[in-house]
Amino acid sequence: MKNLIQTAIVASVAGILAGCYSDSSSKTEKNEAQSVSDAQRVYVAPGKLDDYYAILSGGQSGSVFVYGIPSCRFIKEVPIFEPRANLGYANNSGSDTYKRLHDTGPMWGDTHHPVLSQTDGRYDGRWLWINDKANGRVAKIDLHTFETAAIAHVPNIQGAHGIAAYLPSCKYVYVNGELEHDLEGGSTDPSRYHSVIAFLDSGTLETKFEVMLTGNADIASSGKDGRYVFSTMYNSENAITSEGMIERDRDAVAAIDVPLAEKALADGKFSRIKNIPVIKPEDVPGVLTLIPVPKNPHGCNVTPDGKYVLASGKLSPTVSIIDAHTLKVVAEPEVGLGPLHTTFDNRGNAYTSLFIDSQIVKWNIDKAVKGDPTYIVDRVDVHYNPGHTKAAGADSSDPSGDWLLSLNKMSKGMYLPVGPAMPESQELIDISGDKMHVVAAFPSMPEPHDAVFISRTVLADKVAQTYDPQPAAIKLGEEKIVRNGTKVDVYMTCIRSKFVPEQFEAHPGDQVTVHISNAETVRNMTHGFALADHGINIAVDPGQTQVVTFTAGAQGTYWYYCTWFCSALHLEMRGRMLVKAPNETLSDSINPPTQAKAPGTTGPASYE
Ligand code: RUQ
Ligand code: CUA
Ligand code: CA
Repeated sequence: MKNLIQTAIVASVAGILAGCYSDSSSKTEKNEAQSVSDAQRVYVAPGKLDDYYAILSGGQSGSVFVYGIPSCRFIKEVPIFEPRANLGYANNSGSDTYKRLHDTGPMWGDTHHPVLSQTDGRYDGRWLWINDKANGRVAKIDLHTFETAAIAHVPNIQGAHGIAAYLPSCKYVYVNGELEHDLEGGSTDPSRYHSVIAFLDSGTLETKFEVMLTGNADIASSGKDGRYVFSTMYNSENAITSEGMIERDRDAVAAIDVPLAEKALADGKFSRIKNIPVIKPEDVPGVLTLIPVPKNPHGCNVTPDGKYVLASGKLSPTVSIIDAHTLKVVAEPEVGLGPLHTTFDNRGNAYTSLFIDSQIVKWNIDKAVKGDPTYIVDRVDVHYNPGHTKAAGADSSDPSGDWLLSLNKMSKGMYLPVGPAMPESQELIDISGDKMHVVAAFPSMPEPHDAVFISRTVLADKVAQTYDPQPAAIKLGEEKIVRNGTKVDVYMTCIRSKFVPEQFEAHPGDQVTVHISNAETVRNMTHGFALADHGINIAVDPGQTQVVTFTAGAQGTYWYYCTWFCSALHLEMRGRMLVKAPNETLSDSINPPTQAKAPGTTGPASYE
């Protein structure tokens, strides 16, 4: 009885509440309906593919992350400036990837700005270039394999920050020196400080020439017609303290006339610093134009049609619109507080991240240029403090106008608390309509800094099934062991589910080099080669050959085994390195007369 009364009271209270708040319940229903439709927009069923590959710079992770858009699913991390044991990348001091990283600088780097190659103003799915801000390096990723294909150190640069491809040809990638120093003499006298913008051959990554600046160069974007490339400069003061760097009300956008720089090179109008031709603007009038803009500008973005370059004010609530041909500022619309980066759709709109306002603001470029006060189209809140923002295709001449990513610096209460430090956060925004709409958020490791995204259809036929066999590939049946004093080279193959040879021999302290080719001919059949107690693990993808050198340990048996779960016989895919006493003679036979089983035993019990 008591229960019944209680139930009746609860029911009537609920009824009163429902009556009182009928407005809010319809609002709740509306919100729920919206959530359902948002969820549908980003839902990609298991086994179905996303429309876009989003490539996010890993920042301090030293890598890039590949996410599927719109599902926001994490697909892959491509290590670049960092060792990565599970991918066999640069984690063994005797591997080729380790040597390449080690020979160009430290084993860690800071990736900021991923740049896709283009042909005729469209992403062509061939290359991705990215900078290492910390150590003056640039890397090239081959999108055929999603692997780092080259890394180069750029001389004379510190804080290699902004990077862009020179358009439309992509003949060069150029990278900006953000941190001033004395390039010539290593003096610590600030009056000798300069920085450079370095132009690299986009294929070989060789530094072809540099242009010297007083002050710094920060973010980069290329004009579309082969004439000017642009960089923001926030320290035109050439100051050495943060107060000094915000003294002036205006800093600059630097425009470099590339054909004129090439002519100066041909005419010998340069000095050599660390063997790189460096053009000093005072020797080549017109090679560098400084366009004054307010204040400590940050993002630098050329519009898809190549007409304008936009520089965000950062410390000014404005974006400066500069004619990319006459280099004149044509408008300076106010957009909100802390504007950083701008991206584009295919309908003439710009989308600017507002760090302080925690918003993305959508505004119409033509209206702003014409002084039409209705240029602001929409604003949307993001969570929280966006740095970069990027829409699909926005760095090409052919943006898609459907999706935009906001790369947020803070996630605050967005995810389960995991300690005082929280993950980085991205939000996916539907920009296909007049109003922007945040449809999904996803966390990631620190720190996606910038992103580019490319349609699946562009990469569909380009991503390799297997590696093209390298000249050094070992063919099945041609495995061998070659000994030369204390050096032994093992030429090994692997295929489901066996290494050949399944054993090789060494003396303690011998220098062993294993060359291992994966003979699989289908995608996804990666094998690994891990060697017990030697700190060795490499991943060998289908068709690939990897090389690793190490010192054989103390006398004994050391098994090597496959680290990628490749078949039902994955665990059985293993072999032995036999380290024998120094006075014992070693066998170099590929098929030594070994028994399949140890003699005189059938293991703990016989079931035969
Ligand atoms: S900078 S948050 Cu390295 Cu890309 Cu602007
Ligand atoms: Cu090969 Cu597991
Ligand atoms: Ca300044």
